[in-house]
Amino acid sequence: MQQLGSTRSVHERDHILQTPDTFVYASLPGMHRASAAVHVSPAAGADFVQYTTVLEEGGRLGAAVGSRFLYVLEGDLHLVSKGVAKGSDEVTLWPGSYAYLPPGTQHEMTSLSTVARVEVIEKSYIGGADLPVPRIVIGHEQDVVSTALAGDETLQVRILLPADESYDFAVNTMEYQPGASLSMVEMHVMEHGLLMLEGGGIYRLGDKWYPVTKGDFIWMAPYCPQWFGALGKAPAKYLIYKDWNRHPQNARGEAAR
Ligand code: UGY
Ligand code: MN
Repeated sequence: MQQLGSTRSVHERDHILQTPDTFVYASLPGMHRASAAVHVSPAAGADFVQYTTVLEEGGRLGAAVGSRFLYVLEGDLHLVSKGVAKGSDEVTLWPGSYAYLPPGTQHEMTSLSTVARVEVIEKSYIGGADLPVPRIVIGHEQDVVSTALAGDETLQVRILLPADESYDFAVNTMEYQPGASLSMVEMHVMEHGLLMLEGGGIYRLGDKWYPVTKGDFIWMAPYCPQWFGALGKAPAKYLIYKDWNRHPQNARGEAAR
């Protein structure tokens, strides 16, 4: 229950902080027994769409617009996908499972749980004549070896998508030990969609500092100054999207035109 109309959510020109008390769920085209809280989209100036979807048992998503990335937050789901090169694949997804489905991939993900929650990212794919076509990726975060960011063992990064240039975005998890922080204020051309998965801390966005915690969503526009420091007694972890691997001259799609 919100007290007297107050919330930590903010919408600024170059960033959004959206806290769960302000999530509004609605069905998207083709969804069945599922609904989505859309965190960011071209309506806010972003070049991608990110939403949290809640599915009942038997619930399904509608068709993807562009390429689609899925990260399971809660529950078990059944994913059937049909890749151009790989043939048909059936897997069970559970919390920490993720999947990348290139544009046009036939797929169906169905909830096996009474309540399943999945983070979804969709983007109009930017290809190139000399680039290979991206392939389907299905994995689990726990199987990805982490690396220390710039040698800082207290900040571990897991890179969920392959390094090759066919992928036009990256999705990573970043895990900070209590007291760990980014070593610099970053300001870069890439935009970010970020979901706090565990713990919390202080996020600097533009010239403001925000307390953030598990469940919060953040959008950072290109060039939004950003910094994070973890607080508390347990690690802080987030899932972070960024556009990647494309020349800045043609990296932005419809939202920027
Ligand atoms: O990959 C990144 O740009 C990342 N270090 N940014 C962030 O955590 N805000
Ligand atoms: Mn960054």
